[in-house]
Amino acid sequence: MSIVKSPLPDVAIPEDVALLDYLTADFDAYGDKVALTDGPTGRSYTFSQLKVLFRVCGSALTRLGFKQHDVFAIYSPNLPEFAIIFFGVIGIGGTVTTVNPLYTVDELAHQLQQSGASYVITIPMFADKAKQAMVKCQKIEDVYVFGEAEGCTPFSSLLRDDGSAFPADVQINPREDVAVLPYSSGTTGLPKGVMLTHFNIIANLQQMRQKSLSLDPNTDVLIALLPLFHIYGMVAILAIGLVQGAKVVCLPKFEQELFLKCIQDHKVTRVSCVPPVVLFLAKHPLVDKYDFSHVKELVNGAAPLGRELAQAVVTRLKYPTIRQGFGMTEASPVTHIAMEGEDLPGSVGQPMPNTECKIVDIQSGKLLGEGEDGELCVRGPQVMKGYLNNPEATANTIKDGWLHTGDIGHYDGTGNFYIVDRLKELIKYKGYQVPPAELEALLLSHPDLQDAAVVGVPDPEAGELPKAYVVKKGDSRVTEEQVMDYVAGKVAPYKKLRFVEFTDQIPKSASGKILRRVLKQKEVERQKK
Ligand code: 4UV
Repeated sequence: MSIVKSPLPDVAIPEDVALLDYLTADFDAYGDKVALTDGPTGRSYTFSQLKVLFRVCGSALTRLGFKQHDVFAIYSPNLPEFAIIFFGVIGIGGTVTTVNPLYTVDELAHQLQQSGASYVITIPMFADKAKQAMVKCQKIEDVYVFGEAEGCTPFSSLLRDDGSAFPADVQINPREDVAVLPYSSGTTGLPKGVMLTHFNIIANLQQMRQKSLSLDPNTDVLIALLPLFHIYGMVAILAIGLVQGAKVVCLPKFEQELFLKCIQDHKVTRVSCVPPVVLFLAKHPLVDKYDFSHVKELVNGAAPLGRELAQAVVTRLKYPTIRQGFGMTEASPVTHIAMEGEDLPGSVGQPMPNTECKIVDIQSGKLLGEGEDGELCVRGPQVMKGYLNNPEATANTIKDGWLHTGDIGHYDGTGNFYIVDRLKELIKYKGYQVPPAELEALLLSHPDLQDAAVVGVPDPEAGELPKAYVVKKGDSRVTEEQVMDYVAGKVAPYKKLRFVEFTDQIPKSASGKILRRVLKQKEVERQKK
C-alpha cells in the first residue's frame, strides 16, 4: 500500500519562465523549418515567422488596450493561425479561453460570460453565432475572424503591426498567472474554467519531453486532427510539437481521405488518437491505399481503448504497440503514459516524472494497494491552480494537493496503471466531454418534464452515448422524440441525447443526489441480454 511514483527521475521545471519564452527558446535554431501547416491548403509558417508573429500579434492587442490578465476567447477549428493568436495573447500575460467551435450561441455566450472574455475570434462560418453571443455578453468588445465576415474585424489586422508595442515591462508570475482557461465539468456539475498557469503547462511539457514523448526537430511531424480547443490537442500535440521543433499539420475537421493523405504526404511520424480515430485506422478500407511507413507510433488518450481494438490496429498497420496515455484538463493534461515499445494491453502506463499517484477506497478514502480498484488521485506540478471563481468545486477536487480524478482503476506490480471505470458523472462521447448536469438542467426547463437524469450508455463506436431518464408532468403527452429534439435544438451536436426513456421516478440518495450508478448498471445489464 503506497504512493506510486514515476520510475523516471524528476525533471527540472523552471519556475521563473513565462510560457511564450519557454516555447520559443529554440525557435531561432529551428529557423526556416516549417512549424505549422494547414492540411487542406498547405498554408505554412516557419519557426522564425511564428516567433515574429507572436510578438506582432501581442503588440497589436496591446495597442487595442488588451492588458495582462484580460481574457481572449478562441472559438475556432484547428488552423495554424489558432496558434498565433493563442501564443500572442499568452505572451503579453493574457489568458486564452478555448471554446468548442461546435457550441451553440447560448453555450458560447455562457463561456464568454463566465470567463470574462473581452474578445472572441472565430472563422467566417461561425461568425454569426459569435456575433449573437457577443450581444448577450456586455464585456465582449469585438469579434475577430480568420478571413473575413461582415461585422467582424479580420485577424489580419492584428498582423499589420511592427511589434513595437509588445509590452517589455509585463511581469508574468508563472506560478500564479493563468495562461489558459479551458472548460471542464470535472467530477460533477456544469463546465468550469480550469485555471492552468504558465508553470502548469511548462511542467507538463517538460514531463512529456522526458517521458519518451520527446521529438526530433529534424524528422518528427505531428498531425493535429484532435481539436486544439481541447487540452489534448492544445498541449499534447500543438505545444509539445512546436517546443521541440516538430512540424504540426492542422486539420480543421475530420475528412477521411484528407486525414490519410496528410499523414502520407507530410510524412507524419506520430498520430495522436482518440478511440474513434483508432477504430477508423483499424477498420476502414481506405487506409490500405495510403503509405504509413513514416508513422513511428500511435498514441491513444481521452477515453478507454479496448484490447481488441488496440490489437486490430497494430495488426493492420503492423506496429508493435499502440501507446496509451491518460490525461485530464485539470492536469494540463498528461499524468500517465505507457513507455515506448511496452506492450501492456489496456494499461495507461506509469506516472509521468514528478508525478505521484495513489488509489483510494471510494467510501473510506483509505489508501489501497497493488491490484485493488479505487479512485485514482494524482499530485504533481501539472495540476491546475483551481476552478475559476469556484473555490467549493476546487476544494472538492484537490484535497491536500491531490487531484481526485473521479476515475476508478488500479496499478500492477510494475507500477503500470489501468483505468477500469468512471466514478464521476461525466459522459465521454468520442473523447468529448458531455456533462450530464448540463443536459439535466435543460430537461428540467422543459414545461412537460418534472425530473430527469442523464447517463452514458456504452457504445462500441462512440464510447458512450447520452441517455435521459425523464419523469413526465401529470398527464403530459410529450414523446421521446420531442424530448430529444428539444435538447438537440439547444446543444452542440455531440451532446445530443441519443435515447430517452420515460420513468416514474429517478433513483436518488437520501440527500437527493441522483444515483447514476443504478441507472448505468441497468443499461449495462440490458446490453448483456
Ligand atoms: O478533461 P478531459 O476531457 O481530458 C482528456 C485528456 C486526455 C489526454 C490528453 C493528452 C494525452 O497525451 C493523453 O494521452 C490523454 O481527455 O477528460 C478527462 C477524463 O477522460 C478520461 C478519464 O475519465 C479522465 O478523467 N480519460 C482520459 N484518458 C483516458 C481516459 C484513457 N486513456 N483511458 C480511459 N479514460
